[in-house]
Amino acid sequence: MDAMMLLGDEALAQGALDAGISGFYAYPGTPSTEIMEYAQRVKQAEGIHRTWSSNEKTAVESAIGMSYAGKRTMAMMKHVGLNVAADPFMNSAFTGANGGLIITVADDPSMHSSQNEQDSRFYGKFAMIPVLEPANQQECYDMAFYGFELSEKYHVPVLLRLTTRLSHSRAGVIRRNPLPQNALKKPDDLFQFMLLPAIARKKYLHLIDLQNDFVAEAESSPFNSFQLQAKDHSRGIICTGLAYNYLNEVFQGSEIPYPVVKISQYPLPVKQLHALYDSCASLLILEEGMPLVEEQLKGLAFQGSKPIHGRLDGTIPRAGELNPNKVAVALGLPDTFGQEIPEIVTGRPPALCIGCPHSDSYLALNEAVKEYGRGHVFSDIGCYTLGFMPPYNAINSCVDMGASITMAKGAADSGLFPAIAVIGDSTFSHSGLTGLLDCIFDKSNVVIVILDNSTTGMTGGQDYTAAGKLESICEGLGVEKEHIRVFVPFKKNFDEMVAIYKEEIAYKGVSVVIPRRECVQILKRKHKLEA
Ligand SMILES: Cc1ncc(C[n+]2csc(CCOP(=O)(O)OP(=O)(O)O)c2C)c(N)n1
Ligand code: SF4
Repeated sequence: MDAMMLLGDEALAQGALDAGISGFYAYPGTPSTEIMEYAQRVKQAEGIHRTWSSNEKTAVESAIGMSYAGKRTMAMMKHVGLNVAADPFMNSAFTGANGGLIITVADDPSMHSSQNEQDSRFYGKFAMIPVLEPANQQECYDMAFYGFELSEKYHVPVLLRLTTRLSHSRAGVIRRNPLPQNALKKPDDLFQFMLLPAIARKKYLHLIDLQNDFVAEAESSPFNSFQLQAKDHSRGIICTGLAYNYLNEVFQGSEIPYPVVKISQYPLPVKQLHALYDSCASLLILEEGMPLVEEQLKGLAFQGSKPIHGRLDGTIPRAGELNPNKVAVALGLPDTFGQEIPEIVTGRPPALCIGCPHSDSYLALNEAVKEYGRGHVFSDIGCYTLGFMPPYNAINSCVDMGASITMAKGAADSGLFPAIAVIGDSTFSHSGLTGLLDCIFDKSNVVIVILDNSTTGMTGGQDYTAAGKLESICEGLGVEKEHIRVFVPFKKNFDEMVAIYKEEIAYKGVSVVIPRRECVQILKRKHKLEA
């Protein structure tokens, strides 16, 4: 077959489609969003489940359900999404899989578009399941096949970890002949997904028993490579995932003088790592993210006196993305850093689009809370987080999805008045509902502003599950109808908006204010399609 030029995300989606997947489940989040967007776009995926879930937890649970039914399936998310899905994720290691189950997590080292930096490989180790970490787009494609096979062979979920540069860069990918979907087939053991303590205890022992098999799989994996013979044994290099590409880029196709172990499948291939350690005077560990391999090698299994260099001793900077430049410096080679950015290039901090509805909502909110001073508005994650920046300076927190409502509640519980939460419509359907229920249960004195721009703006305009139902959801949860207030955020409505905010601040109870106007980018896209 001809090569296709695909992003890492797209290559994985195409691989999953060709490997006979029956359903994708995801909530958007950079850099993972394009996996679902590709599945939604291509004709081959017609008839396959590929709509967005309410959040990452519901996505993983739905995927576990599809695996129960014997089908191949994948849940996709960004790294912080795995925190949201941690409960079903960890428990899925105990239930295991029936149809092939891949949980794909795209990490964002250097926090290009994230509120923290974390390394999902630790979750894989924590859950004691196999982890795959592709080094290039072809491996993204091939690992979809391999991941489903591995999952079905051992009846375990497989964690597939991507990082930003691989997710978002393009390369040629050679496809294989597509496989048919699995037939519907319930688990042979109908206790398999039943985690009552007496059953779960046995499952834990079974999972522990599997660990040696997982190590053996890593030691013979087609995705791990072991170049143990080399000219110079003063240093052995261990690369994980994409770091292998960076190493090759530094040597520009010429022979790497040191022994190299490439790891793209975990748990660690212990046998070959021991061989590398024994034959080299020191080790350099190149990994994208946190020092997972380095910490393990410095642990019990490798207690020798040889130096092990990496992120822990500062040979590689402790935080931030890896790149060929950092690899070169770690190897004592000339710094390949490019040119300084000329002064004429001015930095452009991110800003709300011109005409963004959030802008008018914030200007009116600022006016309404002016008399109380700053420090009363808890926000959340989305385009509207840019309300932190001038000229708005409107919000005071951004922690995790849904935290605006519950932080406002906690502050109101402590006596802070007013306590206002600002949350986007997609974020509200992701994880705002339960926080609102807490407020209603406690009759908290909060004003919750749900910014309804009809889309998930920040990640490029995806659908979300509560669309068109915000008032009925709030009313159904127990917010009094007269305290669910809707307005259209336009400059011309400024006085009306300020008055509504003020009335609801004055009300001693739970109020919901919904500024409703479509995201201008979505509107533009619609006009373009109509033209
Ligand atoms: C747990 C988690 N999942 C996904 C994301 C990525 N993300 C950040 S904000 C956001 C939603 C933004 O949509 P919305 O709340 O409607 O606000 P808008 O951007 O449209 O203003 C998403 C998906 C994240 N930061 N955390
Ligand atoms: S994409 Fe939409 S919601 Fe985001 S800043 Fe632009 S107009 Fe506002």
